[in-house]
Amino acid sequence: MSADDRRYVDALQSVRHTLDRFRGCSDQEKELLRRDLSQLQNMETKLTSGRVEIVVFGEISTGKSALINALVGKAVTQVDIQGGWTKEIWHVAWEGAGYRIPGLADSEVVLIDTPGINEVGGADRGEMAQDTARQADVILFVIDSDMNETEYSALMSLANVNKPIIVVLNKIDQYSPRERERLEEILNERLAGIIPPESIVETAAQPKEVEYIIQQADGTERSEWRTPPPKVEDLKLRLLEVLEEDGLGLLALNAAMYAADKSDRVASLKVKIREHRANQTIWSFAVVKATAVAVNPAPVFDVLGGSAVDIAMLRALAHIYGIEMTWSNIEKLATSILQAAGWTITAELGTHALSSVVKTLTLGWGTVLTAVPQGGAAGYGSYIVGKAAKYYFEHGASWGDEGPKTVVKRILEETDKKSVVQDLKEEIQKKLHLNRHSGSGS
Ligand SMILES: Nc1nc2c(ncn2[C@@H]2O[C@H](COP(=O)(O)OP(=O)(O)OP(=O)(O)O)[C@@H](O)[C@H]2O)c(=O)[nH]1
Ligand SMILES: [Mg+2]
Repeated sequence: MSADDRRYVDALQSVRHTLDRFRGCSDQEKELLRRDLSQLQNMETKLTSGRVEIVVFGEISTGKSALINALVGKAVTQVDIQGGWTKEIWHVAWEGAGYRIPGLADSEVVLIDTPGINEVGGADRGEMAQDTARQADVILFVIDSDMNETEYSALMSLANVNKPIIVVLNKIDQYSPRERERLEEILNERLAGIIPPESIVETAAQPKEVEYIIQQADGTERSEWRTPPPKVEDLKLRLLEVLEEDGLGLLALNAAMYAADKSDRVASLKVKIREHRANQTIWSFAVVKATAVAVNPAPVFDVLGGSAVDIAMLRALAHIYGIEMTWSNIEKLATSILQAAGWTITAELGTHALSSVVKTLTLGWGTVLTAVPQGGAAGYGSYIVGKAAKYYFEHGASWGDEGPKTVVKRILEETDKKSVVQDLKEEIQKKLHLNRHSGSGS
């Protein structure tokens, strides 16, 4: 496979296509997606330059940093007996990797060190590490004994991501030959069907010092502590095998999956933001309607044609969903919803006609307060109209297979009328209260 390979070209295209989707977002969406965008840009650079990323993952103190040092051949990262030593995710170029993606001159292999997966108070870091694993091409999962529950479940979620994982049993110098054999057995059994046996390798990234007894020429003995060299050859070989098999293919598949995931995120965020804005809009118009009906003694609403407030609400909703509609079409939509709702909400909207008569009979705040329930009911009518219109816009200005009647009926069934009306009444009272104060102040 070379750089003009179909899979590579397709992957690059899907990354760029997703980047375009980001560019088409509103400012609010861009703000919320800032991190995703920079990650995706990073992925583009990674793909064009041919940067192969190997992420080192595992519990604290299993020797992840030591392993990177051993692979690179010098102390590039800090190792410490204290758990939780590595706090940041960071990259180091592995010059002696002996692999380069064919056809990409700048191609390099980098190793990525991460904090331990069970770092105390490291929930955020844990998530960052997961993100890093999603971007990486190969995962080294480092353990230093049989796996515990945390390790096993972390490994399982990584195994879902569909990229090569090499399980590294480190600190092998700590075990006797018999213990090693036993550990190999246990791990092979545990990981059967998840990690192929050739991808379970043993290392001693930073073996402990051992005491050598040296026989001197004069027959006396002397002891000396020496640190044996790291033992990571098996891991190097396995890594090269994995990369040489299809390095560019890995890179391409990984980038394409990553872009698809980001693209889904853009789509679902857009839906969420719209949903939120639409619900807010419906609620604030319902409150306006409720308050207007409660305080206005004159019958100003043309019920069957949809009130001015309802029309304005539908227009605002259409705008949120990016749908162009003329006034007359909006009016028609309002009418069709009201007709679909039949008597049920027409009655809610109509209650003000009766109450306005009551209200004009006497004057003063007491009268207005009796109109609060009517206001609540009228607001509820608008609320239902708004919800139905939202459905219509969500489905690309269409009622789908269902027709407005079924949709409105379902919305009525699903809405907790009592609590909506109660909330509206509270809103009305709050507003009246404010008005009273401003009235006495002037
Ligand atoms: N005996 C033995 N000890 C090792 C080996 N590799 C690492 N260690 C020791 O294990 C301890 C932790 O090593 P690190 O490389 O800092 O471990 P880490 O996984 O990076 O730890 P955190 O960054 O804290 O998550 C250190 O004291 C190392 O000397 C090994 O192969 N054998
Ligand atoms: Mg470390």
